[in-house]
Amino acid sequence: MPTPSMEDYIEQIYLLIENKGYARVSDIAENLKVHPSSVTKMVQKLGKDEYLIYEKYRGLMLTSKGKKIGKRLVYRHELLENFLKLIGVEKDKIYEEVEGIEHHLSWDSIDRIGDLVQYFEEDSSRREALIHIHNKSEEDA
Ligand SMILES: [Mn+2]
Repeated sequence: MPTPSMEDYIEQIYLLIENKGYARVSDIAENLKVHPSSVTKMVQKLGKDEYLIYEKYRGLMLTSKGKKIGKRLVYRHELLENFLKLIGVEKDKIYEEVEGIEHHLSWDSIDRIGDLVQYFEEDSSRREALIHIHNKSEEDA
């Protein structure tokens, strides 16, 4: 199992490859707000654990194991963003909060949150009822 830090790297590499077609050390460093030398170190570790391969001319590529987990990590991040948005968390706080919690939930909890998001998406009156409770508690505070 990858550590939280490894998960952040795999997630970013997956997103970069998906969006740009390639993942450069400098882009990974910028997105994760870390020094490029930390990226190089982690890339070596992820290579050793067979999440990616580094080829001089083709750059970084995820292995099928890396792609599989990368896809799940991106899904998990997006699901948690949708969840926080759904329950009314302020938009500009959502990204940081997801970064803080995403590594600490079991896949079972993630799937149950997925059920809950689906529950609200299936019927817009459920979301309206939730907003009603939210507004009432704001008034009381
Ligand atoms: Mn994330």
